[in-house]
Amino acid sequence: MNHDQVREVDPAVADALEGEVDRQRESLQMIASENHVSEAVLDAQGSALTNKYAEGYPGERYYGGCEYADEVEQLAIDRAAELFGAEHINVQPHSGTQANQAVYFAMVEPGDKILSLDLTHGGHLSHGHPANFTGQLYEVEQYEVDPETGYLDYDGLADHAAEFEPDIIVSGYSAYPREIEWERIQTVANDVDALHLADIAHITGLVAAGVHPSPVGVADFVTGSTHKTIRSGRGGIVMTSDEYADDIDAAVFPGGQGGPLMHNIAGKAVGFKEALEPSFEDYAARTIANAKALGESLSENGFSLVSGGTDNHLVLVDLRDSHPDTTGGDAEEALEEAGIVLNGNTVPGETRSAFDPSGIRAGTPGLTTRGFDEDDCRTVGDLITRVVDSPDDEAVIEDVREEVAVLCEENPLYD
Ligand code: DSN
Repeated sequence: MNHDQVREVDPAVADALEGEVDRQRESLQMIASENHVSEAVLDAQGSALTNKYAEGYPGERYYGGCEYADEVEQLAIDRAAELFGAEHINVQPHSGTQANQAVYFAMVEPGDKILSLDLTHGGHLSHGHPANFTGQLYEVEQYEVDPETGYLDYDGLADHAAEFEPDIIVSGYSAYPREIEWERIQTVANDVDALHLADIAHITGLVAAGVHPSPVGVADFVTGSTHKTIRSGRGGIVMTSDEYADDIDAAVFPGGQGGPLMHNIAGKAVGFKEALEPSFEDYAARTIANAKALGESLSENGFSLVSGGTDNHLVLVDLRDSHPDTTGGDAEEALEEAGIVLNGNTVPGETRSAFDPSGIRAGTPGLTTRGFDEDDCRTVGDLITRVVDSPDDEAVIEDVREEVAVLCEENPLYD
């Protein structure tokens, strides 16, 4: 993959673009929210639709010349409907956070109450963190996972909701390795007369493939990212029932956004078509099997996993027991040097800071896309162990880097 046309105009950017392709090819992308989209999705995202303004929705635009924009957006909507079974779908949010923003903007007023999972327990900034607009505009309280098990504390959530009486309960997480029982959270929401927003950003692909239970038809609103496990064009999506369709559409545009990113919506349409292929279910199932294999390998090597393992595409490692002197930031840095790219992450009961937390989060969506199997992921678990055991040992890092290069060559990307 080269960028000849960019190079002719701008060698500096071409160097960076090609450097990024090489970086992705030659190291292991294990940030749990990342993936490698197909060349077809890349092609759609790099299309002439980037030039088009198409404020409005298919058939009801504020500008002329929207016939192809309409076609592409309707395809994205129809395919998402087939994947998820939602009554109403909006594919225009520029990101998962913008999808969440649309739900809040449509359904709650400043000062209203949001109950969501604490960021250090696996939640997301856009669920009410003080640094995010949600934490500044709304009254937010947060629930937690059970400190003993690392699993969601559904009874604690019910008690908290009864006391706080939120207007909206947010479920769906960024660093929670276990299956989510949507109905139990919906029951809590029903009991306190709250709306329920299920943010499936990380697991959109697992839900689409049917390898994780779906909140569609359970929660009032389902938001997601479209470039993570579902591997389509970059951005967000909102799904809801017909009852809230107009409110959500108005909150996305003109409420929160201007012109939709039509080239990204084309990428969503193409990625959703790929996700409708039978092979996508196999991909999603292998992503989970690979995460389980990675988790087992890390556990056998002495690491503590939050909740003891995983049911989805990620593992969350708490380094405090096994490596008390190594922070998540130290581990992230040493692993990156060795060609393994993941992120330091806060863990439940965090005792350090978000900038230098106590854990690492590792995901398998990208590795699975490039063909890694369970044995490969066990090997990756061993490589991670060697680096985190000796983060300052250059010889170990060099050895691991060489083994990573072999794995990358065996599982090529964008060839
Ligand atoms: N940045 C994403 C993640 O890593 O979870 C969420 O937006």
